[in-house]
Amino acid sequence: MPDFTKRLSDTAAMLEAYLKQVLAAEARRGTPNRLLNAMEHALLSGGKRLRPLLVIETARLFGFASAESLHAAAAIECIHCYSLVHDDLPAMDNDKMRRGQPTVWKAYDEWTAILAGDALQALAFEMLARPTCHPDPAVRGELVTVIAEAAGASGMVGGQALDLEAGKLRAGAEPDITHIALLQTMKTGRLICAACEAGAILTKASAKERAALVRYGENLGFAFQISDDLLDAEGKAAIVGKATRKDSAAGKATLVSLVGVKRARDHLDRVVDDAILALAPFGERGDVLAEVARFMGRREH
Ligand code: GRG
Repeated sequence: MPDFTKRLSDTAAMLEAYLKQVLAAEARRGTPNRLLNAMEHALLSGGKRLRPLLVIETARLFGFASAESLHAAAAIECIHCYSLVHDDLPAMDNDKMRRGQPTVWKAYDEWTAILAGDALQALAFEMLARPTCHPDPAVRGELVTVIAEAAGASGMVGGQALDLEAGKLRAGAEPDITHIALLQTMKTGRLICAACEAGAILTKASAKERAALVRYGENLGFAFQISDDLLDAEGKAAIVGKATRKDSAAGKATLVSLVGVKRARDHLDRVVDDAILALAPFGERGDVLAEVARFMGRREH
């Protein structure tokens, strides 16, 4: 039985060592100090590193060693970290704590946080475009396309726009569960799904295998969203590493506020089962990814 927690901590250690090298290279090519420090704060202040784990473990299904998928894994983490830096800004979620530490705009200032996020997004696509990511330019092109779509206006950025719009329209508006599910899928599910698909792209998996990983990624994304809502509703800020109860305090409808904790938990169990079911074609090789899905069902941070 593979040790999921060890895989997660090994991935985090390997990724962080690599990101330190990347930041050192940025320094050598003249990135201004304050900007670089803010990028470092965003990249190296903890975090579970779930998305990199997904890239590495989905690629491992087809025989790739961690080092062969590390560049793509790091690129997705850079996009994730940029989104958190921007999401925490006063113009968006106005959060002061993240991963148990001051957010980037709090530790520096707003313009530094905006630019650090911008730079991290550009860095991500540079990492994907470089031959070190994969020797085949067609594979790199496909990774760029899939990840850009997941991160862009019809994916993560679009989901964030719908979320902020929903906040503005809140007064008097009827919360609509289908709309909330769609915006959450765009905002968080798409990048998680792209991380799973990346493993199939890197290894040139068959269309059937790739579709199975997309199905796994979609259900994992649902599980992540429901567990995130449950953490906001029930979690302890000290463990979660950021303020909780923010959604209810802001009068914001979530899946949990609309259907209640019990039904949300039942739904969470169902999507975790569906994620695991999608891994059937991979037999025992899918055990670590199945553990990731189970972790989503019971996570505390
Ligand atoms: C600003 C373009 C833009 C997008 C922001 C992802 C996102 C969109 C906002 C984050 C807000 C939020 C709390 C969403 C819920 C799900 C989520 C992404 C949580 C944080 O991800 P984790 O738990 O974080 O993987 P760590 O710290 O472990 O990396």
